[in-house]
Amino acid sequence: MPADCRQALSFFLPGVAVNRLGPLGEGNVNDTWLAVSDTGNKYVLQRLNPNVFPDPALVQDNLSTLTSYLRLQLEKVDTDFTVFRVRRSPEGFAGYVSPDGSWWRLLSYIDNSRALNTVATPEQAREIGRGLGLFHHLTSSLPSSFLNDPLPGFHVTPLYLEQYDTLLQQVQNYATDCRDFIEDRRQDVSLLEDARTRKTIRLRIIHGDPKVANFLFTEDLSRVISLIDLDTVKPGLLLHDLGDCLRSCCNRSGEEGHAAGDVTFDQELFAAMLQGYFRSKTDMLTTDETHLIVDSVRLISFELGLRFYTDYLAGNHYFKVHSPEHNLFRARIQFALVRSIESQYNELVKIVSAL
Ligand code: GN1
Ligand code: MG
Repeated sequence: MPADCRQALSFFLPGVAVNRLGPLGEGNVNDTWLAVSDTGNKYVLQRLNPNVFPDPALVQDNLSTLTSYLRLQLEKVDTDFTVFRVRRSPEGFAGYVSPDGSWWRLLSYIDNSRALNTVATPEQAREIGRGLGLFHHLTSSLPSSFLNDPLPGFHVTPLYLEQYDTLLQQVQNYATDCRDFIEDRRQDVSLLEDARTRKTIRLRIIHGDPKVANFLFTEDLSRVISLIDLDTVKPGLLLHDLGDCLRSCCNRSGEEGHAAGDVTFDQELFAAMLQGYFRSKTDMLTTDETHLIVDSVRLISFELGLRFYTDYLAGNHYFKVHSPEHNLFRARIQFALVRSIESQYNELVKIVSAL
């Protein structure tokens, strides 16, 4: 077991023999391990990425506030939905700072659960929609002043474009296909910001990162029982979440899966996810928001592609990569997804109208 993991575990669990430790999930930002004690207790150990979260204490405060709040709300609802617990050291600390300055934390592991990287069936998509709707419902009464903003500017697409523009002036080598793709769509990036300025949509508490892998299913995959990775929960637009969830859910080959040529946005999964979302809580979205669903999926897919591509140009400091070209590969997949959404635009709008 790596020495830094051992030190963090003994900070939170002094005297507990942890005899198994292995990587958990495939997060692009933080490092995550599953730790199992000799008595069979399971824990999630995480090291936060300082390039992404410059103020980990603030993120941790949010997590404690949010998980306690969700637990209170869940007591009022008849559901098997659950939320992980933040584990504290015997002295009451929720974070451990290792000698190299990294911030660590320990969370409870949700037993008898499974995460998927891609959706295979409409039933799974429907469950994901229901889970996201339930999460929005549960957090809707949490005053946004109770949470700090862990990532100012997160999901503000025009800001990502500004960062890209600045960088483009400094780099010599760029991919012409990505550059042209972005140029052709730069007039669309302020769609959600404009709607917010016009006050046709308002800020609510959002998850921020509701991709497929962050939903926990029962082992038989019949029910979604939790939504994990709560570091990005903050005031935002429900359309950010719907856009992000749908771009992940409706891409059967996944974010890392196939070459960009094989990527398609799946209409059947789109309809199923939205049915699950609307069945869960029909009153969450206003009519204006509902009309913007298709544009939001297109925008958030574009935004993620832009974020991957910018990180590639910048030298891969934000997202973890397996090779120098990894973020370029990821960007092309998201851009292919945008193309697929664009080619089905009218049909997707019809699906939303028929809900
Ligand atoms: C990052 O770390 P992970 O994999 O949960 C990113 C999301 C992206 C996602 C794409 C804080 O999430 O915004 O949508 O990668 N998280 C952050 O896989 O930037
Ligand atoms: Mg995340």
